Amino acid sequence: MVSPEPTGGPTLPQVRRLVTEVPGPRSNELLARRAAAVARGVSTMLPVFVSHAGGGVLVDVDGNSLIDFGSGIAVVSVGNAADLVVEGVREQVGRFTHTCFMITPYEGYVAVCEELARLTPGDHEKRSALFNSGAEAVENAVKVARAHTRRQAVVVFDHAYHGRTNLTLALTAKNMPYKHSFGPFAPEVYRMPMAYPFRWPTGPENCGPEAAAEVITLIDKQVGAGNVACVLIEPIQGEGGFVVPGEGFLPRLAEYCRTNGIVFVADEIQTGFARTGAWFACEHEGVVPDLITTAKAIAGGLPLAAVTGRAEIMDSVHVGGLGGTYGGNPVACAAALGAIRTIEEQDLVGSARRIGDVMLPRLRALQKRHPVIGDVRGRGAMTAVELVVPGTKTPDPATTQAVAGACHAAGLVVLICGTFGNVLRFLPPLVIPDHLLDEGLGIVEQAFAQVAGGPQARGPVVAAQA
Ligand code: PLZ
Repeated sequence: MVSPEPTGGPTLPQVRRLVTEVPGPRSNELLARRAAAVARGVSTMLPVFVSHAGGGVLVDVDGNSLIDFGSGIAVVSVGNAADLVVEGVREQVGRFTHTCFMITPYEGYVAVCEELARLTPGDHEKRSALFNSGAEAVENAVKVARAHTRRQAVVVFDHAYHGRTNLTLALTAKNMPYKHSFGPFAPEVYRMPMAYPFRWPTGPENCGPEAAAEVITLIDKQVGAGNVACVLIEPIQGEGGFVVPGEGFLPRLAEYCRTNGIVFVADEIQTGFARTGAWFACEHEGVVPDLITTAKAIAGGLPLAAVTGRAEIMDSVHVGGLGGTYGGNPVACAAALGAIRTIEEQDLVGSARRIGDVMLPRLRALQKRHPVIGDVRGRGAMTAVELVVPGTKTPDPATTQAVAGACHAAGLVVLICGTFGNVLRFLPPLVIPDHLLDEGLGIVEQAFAQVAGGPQARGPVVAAQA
């Protein structure tokens, strides 16, 4: 069956519509082809094959229209196939597709770096370098920090996620599925406790200051501040469970770095570009990082990543020390300029805040009905619930899977994360219409009622019909 939608992007009908089981027959055919051709190590969370997407929906090859609470892992924050992204790409791709910036440069690369200097926290002089993926940006931030400080140690945190390349796997905390069987990993990486309010032994209110003090003692005693090139942290952890650090943790760490000549690196690959209701999540606590890594939402779905930071740190690298064939590809840069304009013109920072204002109270009300929800957290359009055995902090990944499965069957894309696989996370595109946000939350509520029972149980989630 050919999808009825002529084109994707914002004009796609903003409705949930299930016309087959999920996945349907066409998706199942493609799944069989996939199994015979695609390596098993590349997983799929919800096996519907997409034919069109835009606004707050994904349309599959069977004609089902699913509500998107995932944004392709916080990438299409401006919506899929957003107008200015598509226009920019079309115009650029018709002029030239690649020269390699290191061979013969072009304006788009410079313009993206100018935008990064303007938009990232701090009014100091900045420089940027562009890459293809988040992992590559993180690797290069470490290279820059090492070159600048002439030190080697890198400090990272429990539950951290920084990528899947060898160095970034060393920086990433979780073994399965990321690290298992892939070692040996790069040396000189030191892992510290994370300020995780829900799991902090003396309670969330003490978490920020106590965790910071503990980390600082550990660095001083076990690593030595004078050996540390950089402290690398996600200002809200992504894959690790949407952990918003206890208040005061980030500012205290940044201050410690400043007094000890350590480069403070914020990995804003998942949190950046309006997702949390600010351009960058560091802003919520007034933290100005020395270096910031960005990717994902920077280019509305095209592969682009960046390291941006203090000019004197970035420029401490010798000429030719940074680069790559495709880094800052002109088509990806055109997409980024379109995405940035979209965020500004449509005030998507404000939209992210409004989405949080709708979601967090609904999720807190849901927590009251379902003791399996141990914690509700997040900022802006980056929110999550953590599932535990009621009355304890024992993670409950099985119920998390079951709730996600019920959402998927009802036509809502939700993702799971967390070291223990027990966090249901919500990352809607920032352009999602109100009625889809409301409907998606309704599906989450029904999924909990169906799976976790309780007084609100209303029977199985009913699929909307076309
Ligand atoms: N830093 C904070 O969130 C990517 C990973 C999905 P890449 N997160 C999604 C998966 O299972 O591979 C991420 C991130 C943070 C770095 C990265 C890495 O970005 O573009 O995937 O390399």
